[in-house]
Formats: sequence, structure tokens, C-alpha cells
Amino acid sequence: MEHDLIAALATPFASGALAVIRTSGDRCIESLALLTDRPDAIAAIPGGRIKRATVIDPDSGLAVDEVVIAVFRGPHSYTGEDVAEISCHGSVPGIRRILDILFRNGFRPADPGEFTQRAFLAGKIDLTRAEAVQEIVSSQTAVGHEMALRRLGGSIEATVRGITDDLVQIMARVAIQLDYPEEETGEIPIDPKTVAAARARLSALAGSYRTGRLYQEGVSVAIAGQTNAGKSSLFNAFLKEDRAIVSDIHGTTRDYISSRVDFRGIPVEIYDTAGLRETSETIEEEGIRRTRTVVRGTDVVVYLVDGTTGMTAEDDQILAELGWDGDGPTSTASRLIPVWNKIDVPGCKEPPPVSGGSPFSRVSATTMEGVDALVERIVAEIGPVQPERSGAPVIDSLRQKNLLERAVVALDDVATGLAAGMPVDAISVDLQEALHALGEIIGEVTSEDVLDAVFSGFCVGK
Ligand SMILES: Nc1nc2c(ncn2[C@@H]2O[C@H](COP(=O)(O)OP(=O)(O)OP(=O)(O)O)[C@@H](O)[C@H]2O)c(=O)[nH]1
Ligand SMILES: [Mg+2]
Repeated sequence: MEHDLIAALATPFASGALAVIRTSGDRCIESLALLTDRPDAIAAIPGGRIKRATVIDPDSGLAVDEVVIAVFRGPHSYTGEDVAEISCHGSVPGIRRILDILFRNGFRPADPGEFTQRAFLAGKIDLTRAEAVQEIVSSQTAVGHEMALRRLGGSIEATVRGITDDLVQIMARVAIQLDYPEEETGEIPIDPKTVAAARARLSALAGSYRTGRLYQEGVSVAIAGQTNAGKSSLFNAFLKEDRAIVSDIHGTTRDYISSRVDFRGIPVEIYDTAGLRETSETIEEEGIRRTRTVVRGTDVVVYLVDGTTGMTAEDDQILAELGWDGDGPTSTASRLIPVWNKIDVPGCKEPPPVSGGSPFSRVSATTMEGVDALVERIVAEIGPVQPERSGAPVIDSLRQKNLLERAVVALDDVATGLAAGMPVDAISVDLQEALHALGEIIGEVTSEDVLDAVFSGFCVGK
């Protein structure tokens, strides 16, 4: 039932100034009009226009809410069908009552992503743009948002289509040679340079997945160190907010706490942890046990040393535990950044030289000196693989990445076949495979299962 009437709340199910209920399907405007105080006027709204109305429950005849109805007539609508969007008051019971009236009168609840799925099926957008819709919704920083917006604008589609065109042209020449073997010129109709260029572009796009994930999903960073090193102070400095309790009492932080920060466009979950020391106090001991678990699970560990006391035997021991052998991280160590804190204090010691490994960053969590440079260092440590504003398309879909890699493997086979002087018809099978993978990326060839998998991850109402 492709064009049946669907409805869903497109805004959060919570109280707010306004809420938007979206409906789509054949005759959806007329069906909705019957649920208002002015059915004729609403049914006649031209596409791209709005009108005020009162929603009436046809069973009780009672007015339910005063709303504004925006009408888009297919094919000039998001889904390609008739679409009506109801802006109502953002009241939870009010929203529930309007949805209830719709569902009793010919509309059914939309599945997650069903509006966008209909847009895709109507040919309004390709599959990469459809995926970008959800990627925009789930973006967490301005940079992640900008990247997703470029995908919505068709950056992935354009790249994939461009490469597809090149390969199709090769296929056409292959087909001619296969159809008219008597015109055999002895020349292979496949230019290895074109194949190599296509492979390189596809491989670069597949490689951008790591960047895409980085900006969308982000990384975790733990601040660890002995008690009173200034971990909570640094945590607050990163947050630019007085979030964690800071005191000169050793063992202030017991439970680790975490918060989201934006490091140059990368969403970072940052952890302030309990100071590591020998203790016989049960609660602190548990805090330290949890700290070790957090530190093991994070992408980057910022290890803080109190510069006024300098490196202690305990620091050496903990660093060794974290995979730091005094000359820098050993090969197995997770990404560890040693940091020397309290450089604002007169008489603060100098950090020990680190031969081979990365040196201590010098900061003052109190005056903020060196904190920006530390952020830069963390960002350099975790990425980005691609400069964030290079404008090159960046993917954020595992589905797209897998298909791009499939196309790359197929083109590798083409190159191997060419080098080995294999017959053109055998090589064309691999070319066909590459084209098939590219077709799946933009959704020209898809199965029901693939579409279900893509759209089930969407929000309802999108
Ligand atoms: N002068 C100066 N004092 C600092 C600096 N960073 C932290 N302190 C002080 O050092 C003391 C301990 O700071 P915290 O941030 O609570 O240290 P912590 O590592 O979280 O300590 P625990 O939670 O006990 O493990 C407090 O008195 C802070 O004001 C710094 O950069 N300069
Ligand atoms: Mg603390």
C-alpha cells in the first residue's frame, strides 16, 4: 500500500510552543479537511499555502485544537504525494488527541523513515540523500551537520554517478567489441588508467568513512592521574563550566563523571575520574576500580601530573600500567597524552624529558594557559583523517562504505585481468560487479530488505 494515508508527529513528543504532525498519501488533504471546521476551504488550499483551522473530533463534534495546515500537492512535495502538515500547540495531550482522531479516520501511523522512503520510491531523492536526512538529524556538532548537509545536497550521489558514467562508457565499448568480434582490432577497449582513476576515487570515498564517523559519533577522552593533580579543574576548563567539584582535599572525585564537549567540530565525551592512589577506603577504592575500567575503554587518555610535586614513583607505576615505559608509549599503549599541570605556580618543576615518546604538554587548569594547545593535540591524536573543511565528500554510512569497498575489489580484479591479458568478456564481469555495487549505493538497484534496513533506523515522522 504505497500511497495509503500515513501520519506521524515530526517534532518531539513533549510540550513546547508548537508541534508538527505530518501526513502524506493520496487524498490526504481532503481526508484531513473533513476533520476540521472548514472542510471545503482546507480541501481547496493550493500547494505551498497555509490556512488556519480548528481540528474537530467527528465522533464527538468537539473542537480539539486551533492549528495551521500547510499543504503541498504531489508531485511538488517531500514524498511526491499530497502532503499536509499540521502545526498545532505543543501540548502532549493535544498532540495525542489529534493523532488519535487521524488514526480513527483513515490515517495509519507512519513507520520510521516512511516519509523519506516514499520520497526515495517516488524518485525525489537517491538513497545517499535519503540516508543524509537521518544523518543531519543525528549530527552532533556544526561540522558534522555541515558534512551531512553536503550529502543531502547530493555530494555522494554526484561522485558515484560520475564514476558510474566513466565505467558505463567502458562497458559500452566492451559491448561493441563483444557484439562485433569480426571488427576485432586487437585493442582492448578498457583503458587501465580510467579504471585506476575510478578505483582511486572510490577508495578515497570509502576511506572518508573514518572521518565521517569521527565527526558524527565522536570519541571518548579520559582525564586520569593521581589525586589533586587537577583533573577536575582541567575537566571544568575543557567544559568552560564549573561542573566538577574541585578541592585541595585528596580524593575529591569518587564517581567518574562525563560530559559532551565539541573539540574543533568533533564530539568528545570527556571523563573526569577518581584520582589513582592506594587507599583502604571502600568507596574510594570502588571509584578507582571504575576509573580503571573507564580509562581502559576510552580512545584517548590524558594523564595529568601535578607539576608542583613532579613525577612520583606512583606516577611511574600508573604510567607503566597504561603502557608507558618512561620513554613514551609502548607499541600496545592506547593513545596517551602526558600533561604537566599547575605551571602557573611559582617554582613549578619542569617536566622530565621524554626521549622517543611524545613530550608532556604544559598547562594550567586554573589560568587556562596551554589548554587550547592541549585541545589541538588531542584533535591531532584522534584525527581528523581529512581536513574538515576541504569540501571533499565524506561518507557516514557503513552500507555505503561496504559497497564502495566491493566496487574497489571488483576494479582491482579488472586491473589484474587486464594485466594478465584475460579475455574482455571475463573482465567485463568484474566491471559489471563494480557498476552493480555503485548502483546499490545510490539505490538504483536495491532489494526490499536493504530499504527496510536503511529506513528502520530513522525517526518516526522523517
Ligand atoms: N595553581 C593551580 N592550582 C590548581 C591547578 N589545577 C588544579 N589546582 C588546584 O589543585 C587542587 C586539586 O584540584 P582538583 O581539580 O580537585 O584535582 P583532582 O585531580 O580532580 O583531585 P581528585 O579529585 O582528588 O583526584 C585544587 O585546590 C585546585 O584548585 C592549576 O593549574 N594551578
Ligand atoms: Mg577530582
